[in-house]
This record gives sequence, structure tokens and C-alpha cells, in this order.
Amino acid sequence: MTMQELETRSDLSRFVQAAVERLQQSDPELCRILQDEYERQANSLTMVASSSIADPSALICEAMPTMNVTAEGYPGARFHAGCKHIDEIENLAIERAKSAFGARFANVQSMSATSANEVVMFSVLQPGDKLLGLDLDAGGHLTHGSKASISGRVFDAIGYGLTKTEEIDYDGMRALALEHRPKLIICGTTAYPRRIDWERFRAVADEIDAYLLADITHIAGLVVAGLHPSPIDHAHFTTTCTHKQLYGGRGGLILMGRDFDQTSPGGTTTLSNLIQKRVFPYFQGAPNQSAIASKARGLAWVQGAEFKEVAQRIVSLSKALAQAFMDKGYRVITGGTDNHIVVVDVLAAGITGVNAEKALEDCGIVVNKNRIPYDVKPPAVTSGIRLGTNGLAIRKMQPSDMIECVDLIHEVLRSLQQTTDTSYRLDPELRASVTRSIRAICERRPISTYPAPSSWS
Ligand code: DSN
Repeated sequence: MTMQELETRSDLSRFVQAAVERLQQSDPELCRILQDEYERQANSLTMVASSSIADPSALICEAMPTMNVTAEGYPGARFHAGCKHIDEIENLAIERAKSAFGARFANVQSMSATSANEVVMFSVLQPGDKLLGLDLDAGGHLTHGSKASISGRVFDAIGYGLTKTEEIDYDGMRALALEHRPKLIICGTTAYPRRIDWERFRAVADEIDAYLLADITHIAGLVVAGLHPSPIDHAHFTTTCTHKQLYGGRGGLILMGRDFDQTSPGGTTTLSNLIQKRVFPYFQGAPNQSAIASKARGLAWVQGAEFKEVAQRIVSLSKALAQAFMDKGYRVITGGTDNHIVVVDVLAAGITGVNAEKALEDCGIVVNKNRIPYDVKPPAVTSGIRLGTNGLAIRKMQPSDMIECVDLIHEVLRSLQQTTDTSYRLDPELRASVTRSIRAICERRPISTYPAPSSWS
């Protein structure tokens, strides 16, 4: 169908406009908050490594009447009628996920990477079984065996850590694997700025006859762009969310490569069939079809030419950001970065992570407090901040802009008077001046995929 045919046939544009008008009229209170959030994002520099700026073409899919359809089951095998187009959308998302990652199998229904990880764990483990994952403090994720999550409560979780140079301790991981013989090894991180050697993980998994799960939530876009090695054929299972570096709707994916038709534990089916059954009906009923449409859109976008440039920019900005911090004398974890993440030890500069986060947010710079290796502060305080460049890349920032950003961050941090681990004073004039500078940067480097805010014109 041509664009012109689509435009004459389609009522979608009128639907979207009418929907916004209806919201403005019928619920001004909620509408005002949504507008405030839109403006907050436009006027602040979001450098939270686990966030991004989804393409508007992906965002709008979440607002579509696909939401109205209840569609338990899978394409061609639903438990409800009315799923003809829903099936088309889900099949499209599956094909796009497979092609983006070179995967042999994709399940696109998980509501998040957390639930995708839980599906994998409950597919190959029994309660009480051992799993081996990267410690939370070392840059792992809650769902990789932390006692704060179901993964560390239901299963017997063992954590591996980092070397003295703060990189993954592959030898230590292997030693723990040989000692404890876990049934599942998880590789994947949330605050780790270096490349991951999937082959080394698989070699250890094979040595002890364990399954390997690669959670690539943070680096999925770089994997699609070929800027980070792919785990697809090394891990038995690869999971990711779709809203960080895939710039799509909120949700998860479960992908499999060469092991997709391996026999499942117990020998009754294949590993990929087992995953299908664990997603539905074991863990969830009807999926969010609008989110699946949005995933399909994000998955197409990251395979296009525009994203190739974005991905390059993510990495070049991140490297420039790390260098700019080090040039100012800050200790950057691992001394740099290979991906979009930069973790800075702000306690070495006398400030807790939480105070740095709050003071920076006061000035329009959004980062998050993060524990650093061997952190002496609790999770609500932390010694570090984590920054990421997924959003900055959409603003088409240049590496030279990172020096200006770090100058402003440094101005805030050095002026901050820390009164306790969780409280500080910041000169109101400095706050106002940095806020003005950040707003000027945001106007100079607007979100390239959005219309410019009307307040700027
Ligand atoms: N995994 C958490 C993070 O990295 O911030 C949230 O998705």
C-alpha cells in the first residue's frame, strides 16, 4: 500500500488528534501532568543509562485501539476471536526480532525483561536449584539472583564478581561454577561499562552442563548495530527489554539461537516450546498487543540507517563523557567505557551518590545514584552515579558537547555543601545559572525526533 492510499484510507491521524483533544477536555488535571512531563523531558538532559527517547512512531503504537483486544495465546492459536490483525502484528514483531538479532526463535509477549528472565529461570530450574549471576554491586541486575528479588529467594543464587581492575572476573566465575555446579549461569549487567565475553561464559556452562542466559537489556541496540558482540548463538537464551536501547515500547523479548530446538529438561519438548508455554499460560494471560506493535516498530527502527548513526553516537559520546570526567579528576569505574554506560565514583570527591543525583536533578541534569564495586554505602545512598548516552544520541549531541556537560556537572558537584549522606545545600544562584545553561543546551540540541516545544518559539 502506498503512503497516499494509506493516508486516504486511514482514520488514525484523526483518531489520535481527537483522543488528545478529548483528554484535554475531559481530564485537564491528568492532561496538565502529561504536558509537564513532556516539557520536563524536553528541557532537561536525561542521562539515566536505563532510559532512552523512544521514536514517536513507536510511542504512538502504544496509544492504538489494539489495546482493546484480548488475545490469550499465540498467532493462529488464540483463545479469543477478533485476532486477525493482532496476529499479523505479533508475527511482524517476531520476524523483526529474529532478523534484528539473527535469532532462530523469538517470543515477544513478556511484559518486561524482568519477567522474561523469570520465564527462563522457571523453564530450566526447580525451586532450590542453583544459579550463578553477577553480584548486584558488581553491576548485575536484581533478577540475576539478588535476595531482594524472587530470583534470589526461590533459587539458591551464587554471585560472581569483578577483578581488581573492576572487570568481570571470568576465572573467579569459572571457579565458582566448578565448585557449586549451578544449573543456570546468567551473564548480563546493568552498570558495567565493558564488553562481555559471551564465548567464555558458554565454555564454562558447557563444562558443567549448565544453561546460559544472556540478559542484554542495556546493550541490545549496540548488539543489533554490531558494536557489541552478539550472544545469540553462545547463550541458550537471550533476554532484553525493548524500551532502553531498542527505542521501542515497554516490554521484554526472549530470543534463542542455535539451541532453540534442543530438547528441554525432562525431554518432553524443545527448549523454545518450553519457553512458549512458560510465557503463556504459566506466567501471564493476554499480552499487551499495543506494546507488541510498539516493539515491532522499535525493532524495525533499530535495523534502519538512522539507528546506525545513533548507535555510533551512543558509543562516541559515552567515551567522550568518561574522558571528560577523568580530565576533571573524577574516578571513572574501569577507567572508561566500551558501551553507553559511565559510572563515576563521586564519593571519592566527597559526595554521596544520592546527593549528587538530587543536586544534579535540581539543575535539569538527570542521572541515577548507583552502587560501585565494593561500595561502602547502602543502596539508597551509594558512592556512585551512573550515566548513559542513549538519550543524548537522539539529541544529536557531539563528543565536544560532553565537555560542556561535565563542566556543568562539576560546577554543581564542587559547589554542593554536603550536610549529611542524604542532605546538602546548593547555592540558589548557581542552581539557576546551571539550569539556564542546561536549557540552552537542550534548545541547541533538541530531541531530533520530536517537534520543537512551542515554548521555544
Ligand atoms: N534495570 C534497571 C536499571 O538498569 O536501571 C531498570 O530497568
